[in-house]
Amino acid sequence: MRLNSPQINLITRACMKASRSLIRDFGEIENLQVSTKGPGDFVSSADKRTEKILIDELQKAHPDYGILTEETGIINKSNTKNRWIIDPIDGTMNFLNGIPQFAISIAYEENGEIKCGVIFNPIMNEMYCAEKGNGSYLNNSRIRVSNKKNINDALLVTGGPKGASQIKDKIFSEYINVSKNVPNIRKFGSAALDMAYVACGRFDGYWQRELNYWDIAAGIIILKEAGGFVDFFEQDADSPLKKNILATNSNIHEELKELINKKDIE
Ligand code: 2AM
Ligand code: CA
Repeated sequence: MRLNSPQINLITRACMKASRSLIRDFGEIENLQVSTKGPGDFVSSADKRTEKILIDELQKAHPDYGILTEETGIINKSNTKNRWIIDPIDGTMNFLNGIPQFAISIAYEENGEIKCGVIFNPIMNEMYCAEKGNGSYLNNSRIRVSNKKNINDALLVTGGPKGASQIKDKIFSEYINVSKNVPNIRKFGSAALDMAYVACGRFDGYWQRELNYWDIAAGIIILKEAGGFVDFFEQDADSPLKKNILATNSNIHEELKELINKKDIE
């Protein structure tokens, strides 16, 4: 790895440590699938266990830093200068079903600006890292977004709507608009990995509504540093942590934005 800020070293160490128990827990899922109780409770405790290891590791170095996490919420709220943003298992539904498409996602912010981020899929042993100004890496190799220019040839990824979504019809009609023009769209179930896959050129673009900031904070810097473009749409001023994201290789950005915004569905 060519990135070596103290924060990125700390995050990658914390990820490696947490991944040991996460891999063990993932191995247990198969047995639990067939038990009458099912893996539901086990997964939420795996989530909490992973989060605790990550928080302990990061706090050992910086007890005063702010933390925003999916399970615990906000720690050290008054520190707005230095903050970790943690999603211990992004792709929980995949994890729950024994599908190895999930990741730990951690970003580091200074004065509200994301300085570095790591997304780690421990089963595939794929670690995506980026530092502001120093590029993005997958394990030890520099990554870049795809060079595709024609959206009709693109491979896109999206997600949602969530079960509780109040705007399912809107999300479906956006999907119809896009899919009438772009034949290949996937739904992989981990926002963090969807962003990482655009960053390394596997996908050409990604969009999704109703995400939480911790789903995508690390993905934002990994994609930007890989030459991609990230944009948010219809931001609700009352819910700054809720995001509708559009993230692409930058070449197809405007075309994808137009398709999503198109109102007239025949
Ligand atoms: P999670 O796995 O940490 O819940 C799936 O489309 C993506 O949306 C995942 O990154 C998932 O994160 C995120 N997401 C957030 N809240 C969700 C919810 N209530 N239901 C499904 N996915 C959710
Ligand atoms: Ca998540």
